[in-house]
Amino acid sequence: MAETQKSYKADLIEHSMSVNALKFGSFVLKSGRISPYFFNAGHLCTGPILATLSTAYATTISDAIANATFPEFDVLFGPAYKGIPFAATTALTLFTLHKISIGYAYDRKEAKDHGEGGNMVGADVKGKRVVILDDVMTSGKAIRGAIDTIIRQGGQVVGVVQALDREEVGQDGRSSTVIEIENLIGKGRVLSVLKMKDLMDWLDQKGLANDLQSMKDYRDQYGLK
Ligand code: OMP
Repeated sequence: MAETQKSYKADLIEHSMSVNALKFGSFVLKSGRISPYFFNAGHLCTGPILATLSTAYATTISDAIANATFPEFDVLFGPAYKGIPFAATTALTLFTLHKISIGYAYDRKEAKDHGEGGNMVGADVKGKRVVILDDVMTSGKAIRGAIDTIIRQGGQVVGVVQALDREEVGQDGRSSTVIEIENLIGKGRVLSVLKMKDLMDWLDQKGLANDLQSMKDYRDQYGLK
């Protein structure tokens, strides 16, 4: 990893490796691509790892707002299911570490027809500036669904933050998923805690030459040119 690598990134990589959320090997992606690594956010399920992850998300957001490259916003939206705990703990961490006060909201996969009804829970997004928090974007299908949900509820999606940007070309083989989503919500509006390049820098620093070579080969085939 480059010496300038921010420590919250290194913390997240190391911690993810320790709980098998980040693995190197051979994995079949939803897209059918055979990837030399896989990030499974479902394994980020202890108090300490949630603290590491939320600190990384919150610091990424707060740095971007401080640099005026990302807008202030009202609500952090975590799509069901994995986004729910991460949005909650990141809203908490934005306040405790950075004194940024926002609401958080999430959806249900199945609408409730009694009680409070509907499929949205938490802060009202109507008329609000909303940032969507997610784990990994590959084709962007999940994130497009979340954008549609917020628009249907009368909110304005002003940004997206993801844990890992795989920096791959989309299915059309030309543009990246991040660029496609930024075309929808605005340039510079997709933040990522980690990029594939950060993982490669880390492998390099650890001297894991075989894994690094597999990553390079994969990037040559599917990475952004
Ligand atoms: P899209 O909805 O196509 O953007 O894919 C996002 C999903 O890809 C995630 O929710 C996972 O199911 C899956 N995924 C990972 O979680 N981690 C990876 O490293 C790669 C994938 C993937 O299958 O591409």
